[in-house]
Amino acid sequence: MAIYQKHIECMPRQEIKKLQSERLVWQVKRMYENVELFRQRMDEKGLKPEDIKGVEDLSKLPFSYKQDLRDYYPYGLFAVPMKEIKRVHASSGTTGKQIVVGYTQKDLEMWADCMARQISATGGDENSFVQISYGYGLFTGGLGAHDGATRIGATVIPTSSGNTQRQIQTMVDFGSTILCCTPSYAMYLGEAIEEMGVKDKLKLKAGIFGAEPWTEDMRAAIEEKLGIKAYDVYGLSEIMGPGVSYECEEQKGMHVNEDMFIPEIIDPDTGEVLPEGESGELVFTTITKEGFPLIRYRTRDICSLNYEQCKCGRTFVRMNKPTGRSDDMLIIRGVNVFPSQIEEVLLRIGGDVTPNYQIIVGRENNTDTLDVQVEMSDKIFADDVKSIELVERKIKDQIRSVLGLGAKVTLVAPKTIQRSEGKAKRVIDTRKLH
Ligand code: DLL
Repeated sequence: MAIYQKHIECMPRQEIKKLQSERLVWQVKRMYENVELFRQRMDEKGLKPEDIKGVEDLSKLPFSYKQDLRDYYPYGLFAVPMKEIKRVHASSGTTGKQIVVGYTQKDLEMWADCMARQISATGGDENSFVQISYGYGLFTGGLGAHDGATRIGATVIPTSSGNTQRQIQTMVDFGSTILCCTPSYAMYLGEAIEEMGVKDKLKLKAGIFGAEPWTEDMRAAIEEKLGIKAYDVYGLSEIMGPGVSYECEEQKGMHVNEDMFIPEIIDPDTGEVLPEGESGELVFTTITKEGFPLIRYRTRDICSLNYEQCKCGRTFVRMNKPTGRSDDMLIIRGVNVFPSQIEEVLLRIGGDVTPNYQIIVGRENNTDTLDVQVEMSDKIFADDVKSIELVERKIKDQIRSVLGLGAKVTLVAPKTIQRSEGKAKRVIDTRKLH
């Protein structure tokens, strides 16, 4: 397979380190000048930009958190004047407001490079037809993959997500060779393709799937159903979007774009950097991003890093598939969901329901299901079925409007949800991913 930017992707480790050091020093200096929160945190630690001379000083720097994006909503952490921000994207925050990220023109170009590296690693080039079935919009998936496919010179087929029959018809008629979507949607498409009996009409060769955790078993099933090689891609809006790391043909971990992002693995409880190869929380520092740079951002994703040389020739470190999170964020049908967002909806409903609720996440026919059970108040318990259904519908509608997700909402009788002696067990996740 062709390597899109071989001079960077296969750079000797010594040179990567040197490049990272130069870029880190540059980033720390400009952030100290332009981002108030970062300056404050440096001052609290008694650090000046001159104290950071290279990657060896990285662990001295303060962490940053998702909460920071909420506190400085929407644009308070940007490091350039707004006239230089050419696009914004957004993702779920822990409650109410979304988190907002911004990109300069150069940031968008570098992001396109990241995704072009990924597409090239799957065999994509100007002869490819790249069907993008990630959602377009504030979510980074659609436009992120779109710009990468454009960068590589491919023919882009921007279907966005949903409307499965039409997706498949398009795939067949337009001759899509690379499919980009979430792994669960890929499974769903695979099943629908079987039902429609059109597998032999497909020209698909590869798929680029990410935005949620998936297993090797799922990979095997998707590869079989679609007759393709399935590649994992990782990313998060705060750091950039899809393409922070990407899989090569070896399919043994995702290469982190280390010329742009420095990864670290820390103990989520103590914040200490862990020895090479150990599993812990993944932390990123963005060393090229101009618009919305972050230093030592706590992703909350749990994984490990592998510095062994990969057979593909790339020298970038590989991260293993994330195995979980160090916070309570759930990913349901590719959408990031914090239980607190659902709780907020319930609190807003008021007197008809109590704060005793349970969120049950499952999997049926390879699609995630979301069930919300809430105890109703004594007052409504005495009412007729119609008014109970009305409240259920109201909650369902509000969950859809906050999360963009359909949920099954059931009001249950008072005092039927099991009480816990310690921390209430609000979430039951029965999906077996590991
Ligand atoms: O999900 C960006 C993306 C879009 C990545 C398309 C890949 C493909 P967010 O919505 O901000 O961004 O969600 C980021 O999703 O912290 C992980 O917990 C999870 N995640 C993303 N990719 C993977 C993956 C996009 N390949 C959060 N495996 C991250 C496991 C993933 N989890």
